[in-house]
Amino acid sequence: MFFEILTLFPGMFDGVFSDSIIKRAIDKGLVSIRLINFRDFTEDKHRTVDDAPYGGDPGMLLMPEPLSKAIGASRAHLADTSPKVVCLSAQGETLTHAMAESLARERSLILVCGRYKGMDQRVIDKYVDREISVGDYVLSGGEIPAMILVDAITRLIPGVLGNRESAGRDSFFNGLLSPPQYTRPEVFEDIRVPEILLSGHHENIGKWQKEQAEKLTRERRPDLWEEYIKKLKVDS
Ligand code: 4F9
Repeated sequence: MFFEILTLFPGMFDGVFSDSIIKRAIDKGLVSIRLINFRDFTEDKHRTVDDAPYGGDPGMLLMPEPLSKAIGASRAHLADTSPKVVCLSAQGETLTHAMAESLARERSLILVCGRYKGMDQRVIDKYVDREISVGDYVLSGGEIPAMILVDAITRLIPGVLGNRESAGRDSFFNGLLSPPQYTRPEVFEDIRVPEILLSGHHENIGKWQKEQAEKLTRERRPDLWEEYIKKLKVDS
C-alpha cells in the first residue's frame, strides 16, 4: 500500500511511523509512506496556505490552490495505482472497521490533513473521493486522524501481522467488543483468573468468551449490539 500524506506538519508523523507494526510493515516493503508538506506548493513570498472564509465567519480556511496542486502532484506520482483521495475532517463519515477493511484493498491512498476551520469546498468536490472522521470531537487538525487511519489499515494488509498477533480475533472482527482477558499470575492482588480459563476445555472457554463479549457489547455499545443481532437474524 502506498500512502501519500499531505500535511502542514510532516514532523508530527515521525514517531508514529518509526516504531512497532507500521515500521515493520515499511521495512517488509508492504507499506510505503510519503509525507508531503503542501506549503511547498505555494507560490507567494510568505508561502500562504490559509485565507478568511467568504460569509464572514471567524477563523481561517485552507485555500484551494496549494492543496489542489499537491493532490495533483501525488496523483501523478501514484498514477499507475489509481489512488483514492481521502480527507480527514470532522464532516466525514465516522471511521469503522468495515471502512478500514475496504480501504485496505486499495493500492494507494492520498490522505489530506485539514487544519484551521477546514478547506475550500471546491477542493473537496473536485478532488476528494471520501471524507472520513475518527469521531465526534474537535481536534486541531487531520494529522492524528490520518495516523489512526494508517494504523487501522496497515494492520489489515496481508503479511503485516504475524500469526501471534493476527487480526482475526481482534475486537470488532465479529462485530463484538473483546471479552475480558488475563495473563499470569493466577492470583493478582487477591483476584483470581476466572476458573474456566484454567480448565483447558477449549469449547467451554470459547462459549464463556462469547457470552462475555456479548454481555459487554450489549451493556456498553447498544449500537454495535443492534447490528450484531441484525446480522445473526440475516445469517440464520
Ligand atoms: C478530523 C476530527 C477527523 C475528527 C479536523 C478538526 C477531525 C478534525 N476526525 N477536527 N480538524
